[in-house]
Amino acid sequence: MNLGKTARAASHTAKALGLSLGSIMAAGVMAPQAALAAAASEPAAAATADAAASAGSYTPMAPTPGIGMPVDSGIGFQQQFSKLGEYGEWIHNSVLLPIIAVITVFVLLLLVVIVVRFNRRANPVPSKTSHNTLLEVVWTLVPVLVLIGIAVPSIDLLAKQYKPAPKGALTIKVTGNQWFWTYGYPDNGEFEVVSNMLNIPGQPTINNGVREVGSEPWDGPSHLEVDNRMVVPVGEPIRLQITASDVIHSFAVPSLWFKLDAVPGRINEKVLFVEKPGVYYGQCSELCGAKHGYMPIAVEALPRDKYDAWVLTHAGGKIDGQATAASETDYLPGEEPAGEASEAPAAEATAAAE
Ligand SMILES: [Cu+2]
Repeated sequence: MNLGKTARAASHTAKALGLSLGSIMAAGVMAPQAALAAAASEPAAAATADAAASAGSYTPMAPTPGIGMPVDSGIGFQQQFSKLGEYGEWIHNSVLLPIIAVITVFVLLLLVVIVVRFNRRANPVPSKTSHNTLLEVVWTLVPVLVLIGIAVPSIDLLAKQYKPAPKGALTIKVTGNQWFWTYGYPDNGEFEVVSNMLNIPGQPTINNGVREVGSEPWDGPSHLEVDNRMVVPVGEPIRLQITASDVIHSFAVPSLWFKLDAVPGRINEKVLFVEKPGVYYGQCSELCGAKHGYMPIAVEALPRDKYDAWVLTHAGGKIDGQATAASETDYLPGEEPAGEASEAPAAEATAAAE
């Protein structure tokens, strides 16, 4: 068989399918010749290529125990995997907790001093003191300064949390349903992923037709693992558009510092940013009915090439104009979105022309 000819034919077929032959092979789906043969065998080429792409290019990632999920006896935040999360955790651990601790200890000491020194036995004749101007100024001013000190980083964090996604950011649509989540990928061929909680062995079935947790090696904790995870690319801002189909739900993933209500008839938008590949779990966080506790969220963050391979495992999934995917540098908290910044040169050019 003329391999060169076959390769060209296969390449044409693959292009017609909207697939890059290189990407199929690079993803380690199969041996090059097998790939060529699969892609070249008309007319079932489409089905075969799809099956081939789904066969080996994507395997769900196994979560790291204790990462992206609650831990036994945990009392603090889950470890954070976004810049905003790290900032929020810093405000909590290094600003709020010390201030609260100092105030609490100070008030406790005052109470103890008062109980010991100013009781009736120690003061048979009560003092008639009623005013102390200096003291009153101090106990008014100091709390004001403390509150300002807390307000500055708090409002800063609040503002950064609602900074819009840069132009070109990948958009994922999240829909809350009673009682599961659906994830739409409009930038990748508009396929939709339906995500149900896995059933728990030995307990009443929650979702008919869904497998039991622990039946695959990559399964995470019960009540948190799902049949189809929300897969996202790592290291780039993602525009999450969140809505609901029936009642109010809330999309919340603690380790990614993300919580936003899913309201029927309305789209709420916020940037999701994941710094490190991994599996991060969350739960619906708005009481939404009988099975509210059984609609977990599992976010699997993958490097771009693996994300693309995952996209291609879906019917109609495609890698489109994301070559210029928004990069991390486009979304540093505190800076303007890249979209706005990119308009500046044009404005200068206009000014120069005048
Ligand atoms: Cu819900």
